[in-house]
Amino acid sequence: MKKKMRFATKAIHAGLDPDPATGAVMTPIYQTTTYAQARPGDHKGFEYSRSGNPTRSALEKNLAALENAHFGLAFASGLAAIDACIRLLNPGDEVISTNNLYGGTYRQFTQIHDRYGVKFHFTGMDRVDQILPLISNNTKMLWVETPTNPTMNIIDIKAFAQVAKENDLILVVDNTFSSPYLQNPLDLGAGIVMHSVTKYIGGHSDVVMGFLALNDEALHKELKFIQNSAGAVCGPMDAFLALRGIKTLHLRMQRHCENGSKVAHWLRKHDRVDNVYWPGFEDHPNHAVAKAQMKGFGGMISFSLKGDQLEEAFELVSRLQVFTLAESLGGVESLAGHPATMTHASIPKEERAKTGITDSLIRLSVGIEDADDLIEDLEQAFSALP
Ligand code: P1T
Repeated sequence: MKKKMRFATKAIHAGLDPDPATGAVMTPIYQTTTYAQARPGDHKGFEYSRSGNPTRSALEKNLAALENAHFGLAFASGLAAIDACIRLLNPGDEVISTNNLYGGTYRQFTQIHDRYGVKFHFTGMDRVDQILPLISNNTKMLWVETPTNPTMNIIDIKAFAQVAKENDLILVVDNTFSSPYLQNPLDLGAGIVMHSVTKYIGGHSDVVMGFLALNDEALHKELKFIQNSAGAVCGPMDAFLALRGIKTLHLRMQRHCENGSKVAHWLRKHDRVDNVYWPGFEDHPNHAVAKAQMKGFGGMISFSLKGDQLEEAFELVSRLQVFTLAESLGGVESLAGHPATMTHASIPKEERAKTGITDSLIRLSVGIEDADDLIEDLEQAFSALP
């Protein structure tokens, strides 16, 4: 990199050079498992594609640059990247995690890593003092997601980074809902940034992938060892698709934010709607923090219905025609989901209730279509409700 580049330039160029063999401008898909050696150990930097692959390498450099990180590691899925982070810990170690988070992360923590002796505490993280009573000598990691999935709580990364520093804890921030375009947690003091690349970074709902970005060299060495030894790497074709998606990340995010704002404001005025969760509202409890740490408020919105009837929520999401009822988020197309029975079904009902995941809660991933078509779609679905 010749000079310090801005986001859009980095998205298109960082870590990407024309292919040394042919001059190909777009990173080739190195669909190979292995690499010829002239003599044992005498090779061109690649030995076996689990340990390293040129297409994956290009993606790792590119995405690390977008998080202002020295190092990046790509995994087979977001959950595989999360798994690698927890494998840094030992039996007896404790993690303090936000209690509002992706259901699959909760399931991995409580049904896999818990069995191997890592203990998880779940708490609200609206204020930093909520975690202080949970810190002990065994605490090793803070797990933050912001905005949280699905109720868009905002967690103050700088404040939690300060506590992590004072107590020698690794602060991991799941930055999936923001994408590197809206928020860069390492700049705010986080130790590791985690992404489900499956979402905004890939952007086209055609790749499942995870990513970790960090600056600490020793930690990177450990994580690279885990990546190779546990083996949950992404394939070269997926790395290529992610690179292709990244080239328009900034443009897509701008439109997601614009459309998100329009849909959130429209929902708020609807008389069947109870709460609307979106960090762009001035009366969102942590709006000021969102404003300080994010470049925009994103395209993820959740809302609940007056009366909180599951049947009514089912009826509404089933009548949508432009929004597709589906798991996942962050693609160009708009999706609607029902967290209590879909993405967050693996969290017990009592736990869900504590964080606002009620029976009528509906989550929207607002895409980059024409906002008026999205609003008209919601309008027709609402008007058909009994
Ligand atoms: O699906 P995967 O790439 O393994 O990523 C898991 C993950 C991690 N973190 C957050 C914040 C996520 O939202 C996800 C995946 N989420 C969904 C599939 C969803 O619909 O919420």
